[in-house]
Amino acid sequence: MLKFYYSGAPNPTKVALFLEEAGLPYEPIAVDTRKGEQHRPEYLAVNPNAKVPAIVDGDVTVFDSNAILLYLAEKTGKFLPAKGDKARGELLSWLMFVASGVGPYSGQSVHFRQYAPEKIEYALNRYAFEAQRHFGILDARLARQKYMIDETYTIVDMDVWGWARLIPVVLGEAAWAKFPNLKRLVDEISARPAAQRAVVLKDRHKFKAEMDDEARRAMFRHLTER
Ligand SMILES: N[C@@H](CCC(=O)N[C@@H](CS)C(=O)NCC(=O)O)C(=O)O
Repeated sequence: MLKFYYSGAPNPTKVALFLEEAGLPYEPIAVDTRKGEQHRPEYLAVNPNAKVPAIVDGDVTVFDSNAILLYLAEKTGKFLPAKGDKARGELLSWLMFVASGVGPYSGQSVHFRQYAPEKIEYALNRYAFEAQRHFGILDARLARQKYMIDETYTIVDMDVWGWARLIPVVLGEAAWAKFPNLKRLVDEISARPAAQRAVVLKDRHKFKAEMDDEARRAMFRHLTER
């Protein structure tokens, strides 16, 4: 059975959404990143980047949420846009946009808001501005169409949902008001039974909640390594 290495964080949760939507049988394997389990040699053999998510599907190993979404969609033929170069171009563009923009800027915005020991105004502004700019581009697209690719619910919408549902954490509680179209998509997906199962998957395991020294050493390695 497909092994799914996960935690309750945004990138694993979008893969959980696909697995639940597609009804693919999978074995969830918790990786507690606050305990440093991502750095264990057996996990590094699966994902040398020491992050979740990753999957092992028979003799195929895939890491990075965006690569996993594309792999699973192509393997199952589910949640892909209609065939054709135009839709394929859009699919790849928006997947990479989320992978290289929405995810990293949102992640850094959360880091500097919640975890950095000093509140550095320049960093706070830079990452919040860029996260907001990326969400604004998604919102503008969703003002014109129901889903990210035409009228079809695809892996791009799942990819967007993974981070956009956390907009209050990334940008603050008031931020939803700026993205009404994105909110419409997030609310629609969050109401789906598969999304509800994906969100509670983390409750099957008692993940460490404290962000203590052990967690900081495991997740913010620049604090202890050069
Ligand atoms: N580009 C990767 C990023 C993965 C990533 O940053 N995962 C976070 C959780 S959302 C993680 O494993 N953090 C633990 C750590 O940084 O040690 C993806 O999309 O899968």
